[in-house]
Amino acid sequence: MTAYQIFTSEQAMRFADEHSELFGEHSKLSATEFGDGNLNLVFRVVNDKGTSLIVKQALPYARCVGESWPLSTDRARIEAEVLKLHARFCPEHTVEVLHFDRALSAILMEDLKQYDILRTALIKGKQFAHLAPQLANYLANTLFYTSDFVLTGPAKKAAVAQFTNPDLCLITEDLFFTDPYCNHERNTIHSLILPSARALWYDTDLQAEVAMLKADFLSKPQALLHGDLHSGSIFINNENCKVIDAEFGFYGPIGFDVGVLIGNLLINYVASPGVFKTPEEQSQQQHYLLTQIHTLWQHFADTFSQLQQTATQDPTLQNSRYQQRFLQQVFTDAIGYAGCELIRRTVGLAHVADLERISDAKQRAVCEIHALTLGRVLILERAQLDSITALLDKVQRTVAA
Ligand code: SR1
Ligand code: MG
Repeated sequence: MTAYQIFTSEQAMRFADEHSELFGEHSKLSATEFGDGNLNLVFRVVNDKGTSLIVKQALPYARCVGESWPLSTDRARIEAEVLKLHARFCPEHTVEVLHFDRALSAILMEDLKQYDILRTALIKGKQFAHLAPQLANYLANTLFYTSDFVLTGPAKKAAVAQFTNPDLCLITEDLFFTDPYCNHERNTIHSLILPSARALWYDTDLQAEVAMLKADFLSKPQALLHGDLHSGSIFINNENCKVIDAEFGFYGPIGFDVGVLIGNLLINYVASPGVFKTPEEQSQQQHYLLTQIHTLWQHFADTFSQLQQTATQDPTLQNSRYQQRFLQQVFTDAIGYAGCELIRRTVGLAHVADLERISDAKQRAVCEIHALTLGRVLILERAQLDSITALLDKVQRTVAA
């Protein structure tokens, strides 16, 4: 067993070569570190025929901050195990893990170089009809098959223990639910929206609802979540999408994964006036996003409900009234978490390119204020928004106001 050491390109190359047959003998390999994420090292290893694989290694600290923010490298084990389990239930939309080395905290996986990152594609205005149905499939299958509907009590408890992820959950607990609602030094707030950001620090009605959502995040282990399903964790091309980056995985509320994804589509929605030049392009993009959110929820709810009716193992949970109520609560939770994602990506530590790339500061401020207003409305009114049409109607009316 090799002791942990931070990979050089040379070591990443050797790791890939040792653990895959793909390159064949006598291959001339090269490796480049190209990760621009917040936490890890990511290498692309290529042979002289252009065949490539990805090596991802967890650093013992958060890359975006440095050694002053130590982080357990066990997140690489969690990521590899979540991806493998999700691939069992939805192989078509989960990146393939080829090898995992526990001591080195390194994962060898397929290279999705024929794909674009969804966030980049959205910013370029690329539209794909298969986005929502495919991701709905991924969500419904991975979440249903890791839940109490299928697992026995003892198996579920063992799974909760296997995927206990204290360090990365703490990041979400802080960055998602706490920092945006106080004057925290980790926050980044553009000066033009300071009054709107400051209003969040004194908004006790909002803070009470965020506390409810956080309490559920801490104590509702419904299914094995991806845990960070933003549009940078999804790759897409003309035929398919694939989910990557499951290091935040843990047992939590199903609405969290669904809501973070919806939240990211809504971030692109509020950013559209700053991203696209003409009003036609803007409204086309916004129409596309609303249609995708509609299909995402509808397809997710239909698939999950079908699975509840046909594949639930626990006799008590086969009750159809319970199953419908369960799904309605997932919807309510998802709206709340979507609202939190809108807010934390606007004023918290981890901003996103949809808003950051808007070069005109005044235009960016208008979009950012829309993100905060919409986030607040979704959190506060989530219980009244009882259908997907009600939600989309609320989005349009809030952002147009
Ligand atoms: C310090 S990590 C900041 C953010 O990046 C990750 O992708 C998560 O979204 C996290 O909140
Ligand atoms: Mg990530």
